[in-house]
Amino acid sequence: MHQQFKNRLAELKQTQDALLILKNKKLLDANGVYYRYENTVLTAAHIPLNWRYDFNEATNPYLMERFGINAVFNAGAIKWQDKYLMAARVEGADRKSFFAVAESANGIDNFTFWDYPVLMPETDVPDTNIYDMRLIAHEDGWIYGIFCTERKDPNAPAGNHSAAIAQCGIARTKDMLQWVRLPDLKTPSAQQRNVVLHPEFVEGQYAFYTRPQDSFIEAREGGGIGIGLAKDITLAVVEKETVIDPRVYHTIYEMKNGLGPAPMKTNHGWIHLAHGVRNTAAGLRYTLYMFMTGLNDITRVTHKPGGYFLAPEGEEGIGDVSNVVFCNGWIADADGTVFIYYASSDSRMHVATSTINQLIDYVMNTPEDGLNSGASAQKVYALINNNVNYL
Ligand code: M1P
Repeated sequence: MHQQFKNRLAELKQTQDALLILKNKKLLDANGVYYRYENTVLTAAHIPLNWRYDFNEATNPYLMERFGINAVFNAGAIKWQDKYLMAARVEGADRKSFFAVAESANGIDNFTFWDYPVLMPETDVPDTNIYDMRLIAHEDGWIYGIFCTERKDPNAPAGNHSAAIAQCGIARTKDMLQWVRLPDLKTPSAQQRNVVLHPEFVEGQYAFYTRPQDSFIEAREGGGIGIGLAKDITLAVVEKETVIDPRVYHTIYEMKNGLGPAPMKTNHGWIHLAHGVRNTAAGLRYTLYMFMTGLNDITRVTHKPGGYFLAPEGEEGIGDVSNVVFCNGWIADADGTVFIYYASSDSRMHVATSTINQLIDYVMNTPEDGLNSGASAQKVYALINNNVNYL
């Protein structure tokens, strides 16, 4: 082995080893609802070197990267055999995404990828791109991976190479290794993204949260978070979508919204984490917001705090698609700790921690959006006047 090759190999290994053992630290400058952490938890630099480099000096004398990774983001999450797992969206330099599972013993640092990425089986119509997997442990005993599958629009006019159709892909597993692909979800909508499976049966059927959408990027006439039931998961058809969380003028979700991870069951209701999109002079801005639905009626929104729960902060706002936070994975531990895995600007993964009780308090006691400036100023008046008795 030439010295130059040897040195470069050692350098690559050292740099990655140092990254993988880095400890994370809670940031104390918090809002009382959750804590952010000092370091990102999963990035392109976490991808194993043997996925990217050919280590044979004869075929790769310069030890060049042979398969570039652009970003690691939008990860589903699940606690599995006492480990915190993320099924991340790994996007190559070629723009195509695939899924790969990374695990950590404590949920906040030292995430390492499993030996191989997921080789997702195809349906009869091959996927061009798959992304944003939600992991759901369903009461039927399977773990579902619900994700977006994107294919070129067959009706795209000649010369249009960006018109696409997004639909909901469904796969399931018992061991997080072998995936069984099921037919894509059928709904009345032309496009679907951000579809999530409810973890329990509803009226004996599978309940899907949907995002009815008219076109690939814009919701147009559609949008909002919908719910629909499907009798059979092996040929899932939602005949009727009912929008439970619509888009509203002058809110953080006026352009688009979409459910994040599967909702969390609490004594007070199901807690949901979603993303909302608004337009700005600098382009779209994605933030996260929460709401609660009834324990026995998941179509009824019982509480909805006004504004965002988490928005891009500092460097989180910069990346491939700037001004974006997106979350499709969270884990609740038995002691009530909640790990919220969120991506920033379609580039890398972060963690924030909270507790079920704090999230319930946040969702139930944060005032709703009053939908005008006067209502916002009145909320501040109410706080100031009330605080006279305490400060
Ligand atoms: O680029 C921001 C996000 O855009 C899409 O989300 P939505 O359909 O709600 O606009 C998705 O492609 C998502 O992966 C991406 O993070």
